[in-house]
Amino acid sequence: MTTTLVGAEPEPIAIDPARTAVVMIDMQRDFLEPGGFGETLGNDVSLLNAAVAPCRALLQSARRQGLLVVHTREGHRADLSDAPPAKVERGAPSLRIGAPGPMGRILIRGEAGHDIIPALYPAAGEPIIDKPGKGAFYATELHAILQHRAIATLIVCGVTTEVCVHTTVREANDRGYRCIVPSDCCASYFPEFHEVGLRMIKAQGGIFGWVSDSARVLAALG
Ligand code: C5J
Repeated sequence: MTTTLVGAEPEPIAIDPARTAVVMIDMQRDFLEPGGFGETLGNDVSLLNAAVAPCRALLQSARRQGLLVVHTREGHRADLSDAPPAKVERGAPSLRIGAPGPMGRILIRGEAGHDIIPALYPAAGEPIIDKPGKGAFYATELHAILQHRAIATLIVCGVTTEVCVHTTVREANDRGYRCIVPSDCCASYFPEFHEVGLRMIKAQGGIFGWVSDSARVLAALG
């Protein structure tokens, strides 16, 4: 086992790249581009752009070093049978999950808006997890995929910090994974939620995980 030290708070963390995966959460057009789910909820989607370049640099490094890279997409079946009414019923009916939008039906699998943005598009062979919920472990094969590769540490990136990134980190923490969140590789429609979300992860001795940034992760990966 060859370990490398990643600078992070609350303290540096030693990782074995062979047992580390990058999990890229929901970098979908529906969240990052105008006309998608994020905008229908009243958000300024341009706030998420800041995370794209750091994520791209981290992805490229992870691929070069042979780390497992997993992508997730939040979305639902076309018949909405996997979408809880409590989730669908929010907001104006014409803008809800399943309603037609400029990028196809909002948050529906197979529609243009559900796809991952071109800058971070999965490479051949990288698993893509379609998830109906906020957390990437709920009702998905993610845990099994990670277990089959003996993954111990996750580098969790994506959007949004306090929703799907946070939920996934909490789920992962309960399943025994060590999570590193590079602060500039995730983003929120609410900058204050981003900041507080990161503080919550690393508080109390790292109660949910470690917070780092792309520069320190890249330096560790080499
Ligand atoms: C949200 C997500 N914000 N991917 N989803 O509804 O964070």
